[in-house]
Amino acid sequence: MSLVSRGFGRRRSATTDDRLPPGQYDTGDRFPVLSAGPTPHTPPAQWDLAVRGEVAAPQTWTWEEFRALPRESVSVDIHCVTKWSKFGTRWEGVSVDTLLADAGVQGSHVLAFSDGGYTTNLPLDDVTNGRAWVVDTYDGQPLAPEHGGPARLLVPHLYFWKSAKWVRGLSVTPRNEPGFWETFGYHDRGDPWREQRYSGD
Ligand SMILES: Nc1nc2c(c(=O)[nH]1)N[C@H]1C(S)=C(S)[C@@H](COP(=O)(O)O)O[C@H]1N2
Ligand SMILES: [Mo]
Repeated sequence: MSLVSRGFGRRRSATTDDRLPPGQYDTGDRFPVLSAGPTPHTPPAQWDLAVRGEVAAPQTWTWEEFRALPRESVSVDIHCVTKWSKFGTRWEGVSVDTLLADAGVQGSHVLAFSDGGYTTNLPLDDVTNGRAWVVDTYDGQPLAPEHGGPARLLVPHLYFWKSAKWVRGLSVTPRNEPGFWETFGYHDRGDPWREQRYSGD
């Protein structure tokens, strides 16, 4: 078996192989689009982002207010349950910690909800302490509509279906409530390192 360089394209190395969870392959420079329905096109004037549900103080930001929040740049590997991974993706946006800071969270989970009706559930522990963002920039450019623009959730340590595109808010829930793919048999949590693809994995 040859382990030498393939000549051009993305370098294979011990470092990147260590970053590939079980059953995944490196998609290189490609960035596949996976959407369960049509791409919504919500104009900024009609866009807002909400934190609601089991909170003491519900929050809403207009597009301009969201853009004025403290921002972070993140460079992360992402892993889709259809087996592609992409290394070193660069995003900018607002940490979920910042979005939840003044809400007075009382529940244990969040259900992210999106334009078009997509939802996905996450334990609070998976979206706090610097593990999740609402991002509006990819690779230095405004996030393209097919990849979730104007803004999407980014939860890179879980399979990418947890990173809800066209996100419009987080509903804090008192208990775990399955989202769109979770209802159709995907794993509840989706840790790529444990290969939690489908319920029962
Ligand atoms: N709103 C919404 N978010 C979504 C999806 C979707 O269909 N609708 N697909 C999910 C899945 S299965 C994956 S793998 C990623 C794909 O993101 P991409 O199209 O930017 O690669 O978005 C996730 N977020
Ligand atoms: Mo996916």
